[in-house]
Amino acid sequence: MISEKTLFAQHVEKGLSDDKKFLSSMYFYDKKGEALFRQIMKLDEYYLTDCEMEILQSQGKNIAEIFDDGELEIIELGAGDGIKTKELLRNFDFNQITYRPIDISQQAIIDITDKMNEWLPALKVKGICGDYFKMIKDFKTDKRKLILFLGSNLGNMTDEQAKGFIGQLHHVMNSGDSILLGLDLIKSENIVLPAYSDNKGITAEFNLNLLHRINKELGGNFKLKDFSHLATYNEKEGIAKSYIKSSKNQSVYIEEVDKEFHFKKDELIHTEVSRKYDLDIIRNIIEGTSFQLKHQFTDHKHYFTDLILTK
Ligand code: AVJ
Repeated sequence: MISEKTLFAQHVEKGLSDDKKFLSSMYFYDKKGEALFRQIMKLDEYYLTDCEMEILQSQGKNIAEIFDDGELEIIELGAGDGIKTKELLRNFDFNQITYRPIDISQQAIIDITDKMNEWLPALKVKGICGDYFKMIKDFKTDKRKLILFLGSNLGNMTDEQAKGFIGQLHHVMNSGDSILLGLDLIKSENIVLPAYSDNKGITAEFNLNLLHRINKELGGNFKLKDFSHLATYNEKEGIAKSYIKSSKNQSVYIEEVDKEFHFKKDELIHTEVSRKYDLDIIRNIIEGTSFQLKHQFTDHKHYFTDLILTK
């Protein structure tokens, strides 16, 4: 077994040695990154959370009705803080459902279990700690399933990766099982871009936290003041991208990989894609599976959508 630390070191070495430097957004979420993301969700500019909250609050009852014929396992990938999920779950018959949040962070599972027990005492909660990419194979059961993948988390994948991931989910699902997929919709730059470059600089701190993590966990000597956050959005393709930009020519040594990396002035490290969707893009992603787009819910501004895909 290769340790988490070694995997991180290998990724950093590969990403920073490329002529187009990159680091994966997967590594944003250490303790500090999770706290920063919780702050992002509260920002005025970060409309995604509020829009999906509106959908689940106002239409959660309609969503629950679709699944009200018998027992149901509700599996949530990347459970988060549970506030939105609670708005959905409260509409179900607790005699019929078991809620299974999956999260990479053990603490996140403990917290969400405690909160759900407090909010919805009659709900059966069985948390699972692990990487949901790896957990997927354990999902294969005969029980009827609804998989929640909310918050436009799919958007951190390229369409190729999303296809692969949706294909894996399809593989472990039975005919009649569904996914509730939350997606941010393509819209104009003046709305999307501020969500990824907020006024208070929280998103900048979230992005640069990657360098802080490398310093802390891999013995790097990045000077964070010599790097800055950059967000772009191309409305035509519907993809927001985040980068870390080097403010000057500089070198950084990382102990764990025993190597020095060079950064030119204005050179970019690509750190995240946040894909925005329309139905054609989703149809392309589910092509080759037997998923059917059965229902579509949106907020009143049509910024965000929750789709029900049924196998
Ligand atoms: C959690 C992947 C949905 O891409 O909007 C927020 C992460 N990155 N601000 C997103 C994020 C910068 C977020 N997702």
